[in-house]
Amino acid sequence: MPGIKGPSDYSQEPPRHPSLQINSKVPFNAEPPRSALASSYVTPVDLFYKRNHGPIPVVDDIERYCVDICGLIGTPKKLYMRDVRMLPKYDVTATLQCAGNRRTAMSKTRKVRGVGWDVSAIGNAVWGGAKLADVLELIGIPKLTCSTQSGGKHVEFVSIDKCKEENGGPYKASIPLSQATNPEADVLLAYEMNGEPLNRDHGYPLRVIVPGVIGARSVKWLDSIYIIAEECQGFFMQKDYKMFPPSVDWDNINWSTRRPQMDFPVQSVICSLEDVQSIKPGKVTISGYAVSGGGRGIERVDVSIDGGKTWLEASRSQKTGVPYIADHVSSDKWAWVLFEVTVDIPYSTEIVAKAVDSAANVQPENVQDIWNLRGILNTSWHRVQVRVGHSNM
Ligand SMILES: Nc1nc2c(c(=O)[nH]1)N[C@H]1C(S)=C(S)[C@@H](COP(=O)(O)O)O[C@H]1N2
Ligand SMILES: [Mo]
Repeated sequence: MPGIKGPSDYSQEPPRHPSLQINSKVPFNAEPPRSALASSYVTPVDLFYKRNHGPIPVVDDIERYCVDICGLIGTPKKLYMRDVRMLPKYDVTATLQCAGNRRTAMSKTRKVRGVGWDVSAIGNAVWGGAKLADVLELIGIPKLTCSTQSGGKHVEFVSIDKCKEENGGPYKASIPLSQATNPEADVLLAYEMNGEPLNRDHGYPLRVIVPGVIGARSVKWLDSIYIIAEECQGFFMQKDYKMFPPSVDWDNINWSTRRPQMDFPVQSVICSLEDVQSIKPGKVTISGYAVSGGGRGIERVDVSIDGGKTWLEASRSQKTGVPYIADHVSSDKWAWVLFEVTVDIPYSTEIVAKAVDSAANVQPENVQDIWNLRGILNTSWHRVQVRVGHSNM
């Protein structure tokens, strides 16, 4: 593709913030410290988790960079950056969460395969760009279309990076055409993150953002869009990012029995305390994030200071000065909610958080019940141990 290249080695990686915890150097996978994460509603770009499957692509000529749109449509089109910028611009605040968030904790129950992540493979950003629904209208697909006349039912996004899992081919994924053409689904071709041009790690010059869906479908460094009849047959749709029951292991797995994971379930995490933390007796502020997929709001966040026997309701916020109400017009429907509660902790105990979304979905109590061989979607109750030390002891 003119204007952009996918390198085959790691000699042209961008600079990165020194406080990121690196989970894999090549491909580069890193997350911020949890204490930094919940301190701002909008995650700074530098600290936003970076999840890659190959070397970061290099743009050598932005004027020539374009996205090929083809497949089951009348006439193919080359979409240049100037065409994207000509469409109405939307700023959508959306939380991106990797399906592997909290994988390390799941692997403590039983071994799983995949990059280890603590609780920060998640971030909330303001994504600026054109709606995919407007882009598809340019090639003659009207809003709210489930199927094109020639039988197109899915929209496939193909990148330019070289991934081992694809035998050196590019990263790709698809979403249903009905979602892609629904303006309310807010699927973007984004060129900005927090008001600045996307940086290389996050998909410069253009990436897809599919709000409410696991990060894996938000393809970075977009190279082409195909309108296709069946969902994308790529590795990351068919042989990865699927949810299996605990009874399935590598010796009896049949990938075709499960659908690719799309929406993520309700999640919450305490960010103000480490897994095991020593504190002084007295008042402690417990804070963190809660989020659900599919645009469902957070109805409640419960915190326990006795290992889950009794619960207190935490306060929730998004924007300062605006009360958060789940599924209210004033709330950012695709974005996380920060929670906070101050409690008195006199002795060593287990602190737990769990959230309830606006469909009354709850997080599972035990990680064993949702263990799966790829270690995805660990949304079990988040537990941290506090050791209370008395200075006169
Ligand atoms: N082209 C491309 N797009 C990609 C990936 C990738 O490796 N290559 N990783 C996906 C995964 S698994 C996640 S979680 C998000 C991470 O986006 P971020 O690095 O901007 O946080 O990008 C997705 N899009
Ligand atoms: Mo991911």
